Amino acid sequence: MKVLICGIDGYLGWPLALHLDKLGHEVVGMDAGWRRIWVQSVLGQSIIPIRSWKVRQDHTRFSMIHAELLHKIDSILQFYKPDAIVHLAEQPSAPFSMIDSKNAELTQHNNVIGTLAMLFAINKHCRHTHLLKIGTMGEYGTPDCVIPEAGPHEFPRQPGSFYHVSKVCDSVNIEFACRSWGLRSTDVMQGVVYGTRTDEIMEDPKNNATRFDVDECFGTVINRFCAQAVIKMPLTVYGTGQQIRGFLPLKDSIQCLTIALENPPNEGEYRVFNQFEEVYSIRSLAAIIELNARNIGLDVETQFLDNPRVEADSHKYSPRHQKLFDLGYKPTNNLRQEIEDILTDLLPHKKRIESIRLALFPKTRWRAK
Ligand code: USQ
Repeated sequence: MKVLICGIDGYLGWPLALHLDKLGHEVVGMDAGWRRIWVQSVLGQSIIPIRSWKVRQDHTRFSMIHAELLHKIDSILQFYKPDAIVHLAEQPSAPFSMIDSKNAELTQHNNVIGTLAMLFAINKHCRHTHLLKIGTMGEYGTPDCVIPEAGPHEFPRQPGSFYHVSKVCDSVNIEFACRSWGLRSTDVMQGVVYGTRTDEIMEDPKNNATRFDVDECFGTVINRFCAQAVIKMPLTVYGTGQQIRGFLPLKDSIQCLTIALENPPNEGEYRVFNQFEEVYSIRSLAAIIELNARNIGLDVETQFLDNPRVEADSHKYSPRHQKLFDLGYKPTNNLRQEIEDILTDLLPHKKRIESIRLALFPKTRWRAK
């Protein structure tokens, strides 16, 4: 299968490219390099050092195009006509989108208009191409009922940030394009991804490592708590920590995306997968990470902070997530081992975490005090 990965330089894009390449798929990647710039702009850095774009480009078997999706997607699709596109080229951070109006506009322009440009280009050049789009479980919010695996035309959305709003807009546009133009798409409502390892990364960690962000914007909660534990900074639980979310390790995200690619939808079909493995409250995660850290001599505590976000504190959370299992997804189901691996991989980079310590503390508030 010929697969175009938009956003190949990111946390998921890079390990997905390595995995698909190893399976024998023909991979083409594109990226404008924004993730590296956005992380720097909030004074963060990838804690695990990663290769520069140039080194990645020179040392891989697959092609990597440095280009802005909005400007180049039309000509790239006209030339390559891939069987599938994995669309990861979006601004992925809720806090980043809430900093100010400039960031909210950047997020929605990049995400919504980028996806729109992609839909038009697919319709023009390769109408049979499967669009695998990464959405988020955060599109549904935390309603007081069972959440089905369903699109925005079937089940209401309740996004929790301007970033999550951009994802809802994408879903509405994609469903419309499938219904009216006959395109095919899988919209993945993904939970919070964590971890440092996949099989391909472990084959050559120096060259194959994927980025690992821990700052308040681009670090997701498990990854950030592990980094805080390594420098013995109290784990920053927001509010009471009773918020519940769905989680999955990096290697499972790559497995699920591969399954979705290898089992494409029919023409005109818009399908939704809820992609996560297990649900945890934030305070229970903090307790597990505290314990794992203590086992290796890192004495850490948890700090309950006034929640900088506007989100439900104590709520029901029971989203369905069956479709990927039906297609053969085999979950790792070993959170504690994954956390141990993250801590092991971060320990040699303790100084890099220390150097951005301030960036690990929340500053962005959803609502002015
Ligand atoms: N949280 C803390 N302390 C922290 C960081 C986060 O208590 O130091 C809490 C947040 O308040 C939230 C939960 O942990 O309730 C998850 O926060 P997060 O920063 O790990 O994840 P989130 O902002 O929800 O976004 C991440 C990805 C996003 C993806 C989403 C999936 O950045 O791209 O869409 O996870 S989901 O959360 O299911 O919407």
